[in-house]
Amino acid sequence: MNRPLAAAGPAEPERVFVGVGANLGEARAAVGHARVAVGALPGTRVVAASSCWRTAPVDASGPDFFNAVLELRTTLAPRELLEALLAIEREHGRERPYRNAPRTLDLDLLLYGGRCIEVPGLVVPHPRMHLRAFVLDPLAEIAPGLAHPALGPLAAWRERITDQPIERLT
Ligand code: PH2
Ligand code: MG
Ligand code: MG
Repeated sequence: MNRPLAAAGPAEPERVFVGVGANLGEARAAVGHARVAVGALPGTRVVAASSCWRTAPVDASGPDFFNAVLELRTTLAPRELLEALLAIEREHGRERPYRNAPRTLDLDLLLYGGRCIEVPGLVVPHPRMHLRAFVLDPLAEIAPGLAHPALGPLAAWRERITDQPIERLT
């Protein structure tokens, strides 16, 4: 049977990266809870987690964020994984009153293997990941030397960012 590519779950677990962010409520704790919740998804293991980073809001207002990146192995298809991440956000009380509003938890599908996916509601790689230090620094911690499937080595993109305050927490 032919299925659309974005719907197809992999036979072997895929290497996937998920961005975690929060800047409302118990934001730092939410980043830790997200790791546990993502690791409990069916067919999914968290194989690496970055440090927690404190970051200034980018294209957003409100308090500083806590950000991290998780590396997974999963047999969930991209769409299934996206739906599962949105469900975890909702369990954490996520509301979306306006674009980039402060949030209790944001889980972004950054990279799914080497795939480029563009279907309604799902764009992978995340379209702004290469422009954001709050993604690139935690990602470099757990996957140094990683390349974006379309845009090349992410370290080169990081060098161009000079105006996004970010601090690694211990
Ligand atoms: N997420 C955004 C917009 N701006 N800024 C920081 N520092 N961290 C985020 O996670 C973040 C942001 C949209 O999701
Ligand atoms: Mg986001
Ligand atoms: Mg999001």
